[in-house]
Amino acid sequence: MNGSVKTIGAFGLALATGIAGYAVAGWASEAPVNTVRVIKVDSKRYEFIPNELTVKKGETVDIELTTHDVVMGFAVPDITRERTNILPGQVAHVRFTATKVGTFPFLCDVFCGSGHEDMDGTITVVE
Ligand SMILES: [Cu+2]
Repeated sequence: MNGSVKTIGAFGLALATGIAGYAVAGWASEAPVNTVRVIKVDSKRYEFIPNELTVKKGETVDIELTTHDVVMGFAVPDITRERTNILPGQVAHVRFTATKVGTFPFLCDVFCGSGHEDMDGTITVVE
């Protein structure tokens, strides 16, 4: 009698441990460690859509860029030296991890026509 109670107790403990382990594994897979968040930004003469982005300090983001009409550029000089050309029909990327809080301008750095100078946006980095 006593033995069967111990057996059930051990089984219950194993089951509980398994459930706890599963819960931890499930939580871990959603943790933002070593993940890259993709932010899609489309463009056309003479705007980026969206043109206001928010990222977290320390978060690695991949700006996935497309253009509807002509060759554009994308640069965020206050955050990263990485920049890219955006070619029609292709997807371009700029990946960075912001290290300081604030609001920083991004811009098209390839002359794309008469409204090129106004083609910009902001990236706000929050804690
Ligand atoms: Cu431009």
